[in-house]
Amino acid sequence: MAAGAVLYEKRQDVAVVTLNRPEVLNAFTPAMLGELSGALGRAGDEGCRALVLTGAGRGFSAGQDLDSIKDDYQRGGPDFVALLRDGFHPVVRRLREAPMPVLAAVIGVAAGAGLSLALACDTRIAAENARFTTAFTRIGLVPDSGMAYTLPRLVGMARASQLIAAAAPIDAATALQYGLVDRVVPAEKLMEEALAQAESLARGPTRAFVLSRRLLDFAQEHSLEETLVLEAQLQAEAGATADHRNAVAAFLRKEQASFEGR
Ligand code: T3D
Repeated sequence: MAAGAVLYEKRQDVAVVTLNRPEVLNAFTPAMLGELSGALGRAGDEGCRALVLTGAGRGFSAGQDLDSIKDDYQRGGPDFVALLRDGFHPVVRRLREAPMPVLAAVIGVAAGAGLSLALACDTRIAAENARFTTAFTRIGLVPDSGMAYTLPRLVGMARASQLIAAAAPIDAATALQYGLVDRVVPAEKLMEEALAQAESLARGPTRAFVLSRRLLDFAQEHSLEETLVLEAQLQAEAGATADHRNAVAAFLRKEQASFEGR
């Protein structure tokens, strides 16, 4: 594992990517976002079949590092377009287009763009001590890094509007009740549980998982007719995988299917 603002570890078929600036609750600088993007790409290059995104120390991430951009305010203000275009947006795309299922393991606080990145993952497991805040409007900004896309889809428009306007922290139990996270576990068990879930996903039909994500995302924005067209294409793609053929053969033999992600 190479030390840096983002740690990368391959544990058999599972990549573990850890945000690693614990002294500032893993707040993001542009360089760190570049490292994160690189780590997500590396997991794909190395054929990982599931990925866990987590944070070192007592938080998941506090979003944009506000200290790192403070001097920009003396010079007319940060270049928000560049910060998003070159920093956060490539990471959001990497997460939504990852060639494997991606699980966020949230310890402590997830705020601002830190929460946005957790929401861009396929699934979220939270420690009992997790806290979630949209944070953006607290500093007079709009939600970014995809939050306006992901949050209403997870919790509904009314609740998303409330969470963005109030920007008050909610605890893990409330996040579970809202559908913001899928599971809450004791903090000391978070990584063990996250890895077990990721290993289980990695043993599954990972191509079908990834194609399903693409179809679900597409269906949010397109008509039923358009979705039916894409579903047929993606089903043809899934149906041509060895995983599909082997699973059908195993079913017919009344055996348990095993999947290889191809
Ligand atoms: O600019 C652009 O690129 C546009 C994109 C924006 C995306 C965004 O993410 S905007 C939102 C930015 N984030 C925030 O506004 C959150 C700011 N942080 C907080 O409100 C609080 O720190 C938390 C609620 C997240 C946690 O509170 P708490 O009490 O648990 O911890 P703390 O004591 O406030 O923070 C611990 C340390 O982390 C502290 O440093 P210190 O005093 O020990 O030296 C604090 O300054 C530092 N820290 C926390 N968040 C950030 C940060 N340093 C830099 N940037 C941060 N975002």
